[in-house]
Formats: sequence, structure tokens, C-alpha cells
Amino acid sequence: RAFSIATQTVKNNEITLLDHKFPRDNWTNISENIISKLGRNLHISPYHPLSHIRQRIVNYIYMQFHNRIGNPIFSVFDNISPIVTVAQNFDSLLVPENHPSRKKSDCYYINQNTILRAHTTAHQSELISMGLNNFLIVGDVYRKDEIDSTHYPVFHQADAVRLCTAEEVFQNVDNSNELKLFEHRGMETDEKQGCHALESVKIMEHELKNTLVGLAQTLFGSEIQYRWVQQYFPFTHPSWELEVYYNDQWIEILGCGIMRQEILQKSGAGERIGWAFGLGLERLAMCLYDIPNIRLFWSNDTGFLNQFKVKDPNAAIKYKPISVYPQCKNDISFWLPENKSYSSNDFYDLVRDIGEDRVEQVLLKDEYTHPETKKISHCYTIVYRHMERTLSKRELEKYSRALENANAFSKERISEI
Ligand code: FA5
Ligand code: MG
Repeated sequence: RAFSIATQTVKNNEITLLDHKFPRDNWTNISENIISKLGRNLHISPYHPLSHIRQRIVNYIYMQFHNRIGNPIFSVFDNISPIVTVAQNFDSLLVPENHPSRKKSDCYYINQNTILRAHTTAHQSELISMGLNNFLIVGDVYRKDEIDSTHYPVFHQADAVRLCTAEEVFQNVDNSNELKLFEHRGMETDEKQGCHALESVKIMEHELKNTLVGLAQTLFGSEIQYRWVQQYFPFTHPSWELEVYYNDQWIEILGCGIMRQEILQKSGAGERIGWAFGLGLERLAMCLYDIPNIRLFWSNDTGFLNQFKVKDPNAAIKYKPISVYPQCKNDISFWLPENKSYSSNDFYDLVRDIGEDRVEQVLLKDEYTHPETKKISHCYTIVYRHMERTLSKRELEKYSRALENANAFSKERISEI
């Protein structure tokens, strides 16, 4: 008994996340539900709507920014661990010690020094320190927030950083040798930081806004209505948010700005000027695909996921609501006929004939070849779901019996062999 109490205490003093152990302390406030989301990586799961959005953003940035021979100049990081230090998430971005975004009630702390990143911006200064000038970071982020149709405690962001030399900023300007990135003893105004020359800021602002409006138009079409809203972030100045008009309301899709020069200086890129942005993948996907609730992204329901099962991330998809009534699954196995050609589609047809609109999906689950007879068997999972009510067990049994009787292939069912 003493032993079990001891191990319990040891367990309670540490927490294992993504194969790493972390000591707990009185800052620890991460819940089981949140832990279960770690490592899901929806943004890089094949065919997931968030993965399509990620691919479209990356493709757009690759197309916009390439070198003389057409190679993309942006590096993409989409698999960096969401477990970061408090210093990465806040200090490296000049977030003041007493800023409300650091509160325990707003973030998931693993302990006093370790946190689940609250934005993908957490990685920008370390990547600049590694010598990168143009990069994208895509990943899952964690915030204690309300839960409604557009808020979920785990969501996904894409951040971008672009750092330019004076030569790059003024490449299209005549007499560019007279122009400077910086101004000594300048004043901070609404338009610029004290250390920046107004002309360099205006060129960077123009490129940043053009890039983002271009992205919105690429995703939503050139008719999309948008507006820029002045904003404040500790790590950029000036800063803006981009809103798009969708379903009769303005929706904020991203924050952006001219990077605080102090961040560049501390990361060894002080001779450059930079812009950065951070956007929410769910917000874009919800508008793009008509997805009404942010919870749906976490669904394992094939009725949801299969609607996005397309190779081309640019495919125009409009989400068709699935019924809220539960799915019922039924497996059926049988030997394929040896002398006739067999196509799964024939079986699918038969299932639809019998189950009508109650059938949501038929999936080939397993294929087996008998080692001696070389006969082949198929196992299918049939997913039923009524659109207006829960299916009863009796109805379900009725469907499977009818199917077994009608299925010419199932005369010799596996279970009878
Ligand atoms: C940020 O997170 C900044 N790091 C963005 C940034 C990066 C600004 C670089 C400047 C430079 P914000 O908290 O506004 O900003 O979130 C950015 C975007 O994430 C929002 O515009 C929205 O699209 C999305 N977002 C924010 N909170 C949620 C939420 N609870 N659920 C879904 N999406 C969200
Ligand atoms: Mg915002």
C-alpha cells in the first residue's frame, strides 16, 4: 500500500507529453482533454480540410516569392513541437511581464517555465537566429478560451516572417542609393517605429498587405470584400488585422505588422527590416468549405472526413451537414465468386438498394486470401445513419438480414465455413 501511494506521488509530480517528462508545479493547468489532442497534427493529416488549407497557403507563398530560377525562397516548418518555453512564447516577442495573455486562465501551462504554445509566432526569433530570412511556421496552438461554434481550445495557425535588406526593399526604386532602412533618433508614430525610415516601412507595408489580400483573393475569389483594421501587438508596429466579409458579417482572419526591430537585433538580423503575419486555419476553412462548427475538425466521423478526400487541395468543396444522430456500423464478410468477375461497386449498389438513404458509407475493411484454396474474402463495414432519428437495433438487424439474403456472393458466408 505504501508503495502504491509512493508511485502515485511520483506520477503526480511529473507529466509525460509527447514522450518527454516534465515536472509539475503549481502552474500546471493542462487537462486530460487537451493532452489527448497533442500529436494529432490535423494540419498535416492527409486529406484533412486543415491540411488542404495549409497546402494552399504554402503553394501561394511559394508562387509569390521565388528566386531568379523559380525556386521558392520560403522555408516551411510544419512539425515543430507545440511544447515551448515561456520565454519563447512571450519574452522573445517582447510581451510584457504583466500582459494579460500570460495569465494562467488564458494558457495551458505544463509548469512555470513550459507552456503549450499560444501562437506559432513563438518560434520566430529562434528561426531568425538560425539565419533564416523567409519562413512559414504551421502548427497547433492552445488557448483557454470559450467553447462555441468558432472557438475551440486547440486550433491551428500559420505564421510567416520575411526579412529584407535595403537592396531588396528598394530594388524597384530609382536613386535607391539615397534611401535608407533606418533613421537615427527618429520618433515613433502611428505609422512607424522610431528607428525605421518611413519610406522603407511603407514599401514593406505595401508588400505585406498585397501578399495577404492576394492570399484572401486566391482562397475566396477576387470579389471577396475585405478591410484593414489598426491593431496592437507587442511584437509588431504598426500592426493590422485583416477582416473579410462572409455570411453577412466581418470575420477577422489574421494579424500582421512590421516586426519590432529589437527582435531582429537580438536574433542577429539587425541590418534587415521585416514583416510578419499570423492567421487561423480554422477560420479560413470554415468560410471556404461552409463548415458551421469548429468542433467538426476533430471529428473522426467518416461522414465528415470523406467529404474532403480529394487529392487536389484546390478542389471546390462545400460541406454537406451530416446528421447529428449516431452512426451504426455493421460488418459483413464473404468469399468472392471464383468463376465470375467481382467488383466492389456491385456490392455497394446492392447495399444502397436495401438500406436506401440510411446508408452513409460502405468501406472495404479487409481482404484475405486463403493460403490453400486461394479463395479471396472481403470484409466490408457498412455505416448506417438516419437523418431524423436514431436507428433501432431491430431495423439494423432487418437490413443486415435482407442484405445477407440478397447477396449472391454471400451464399457461402465466412462464418459458416
Ligand atoms: C496572434 O496570435 C498573433 N501571434 C498574430 C501575429 C503574428 C501578429 C505575427 C503579428 C505578427 P491573434 O490572437 O489575433 O494573433 O490570432 C491570430 C488569428 O488566429 C486570428 O486572426 C484568428 O484567425 C485565429 N484565432 C485566434 N483565436 C482563435 C480561436 N480561439 N479559435 C480559432 N481561431 C482563432
Ligand atoms: Mg486577433
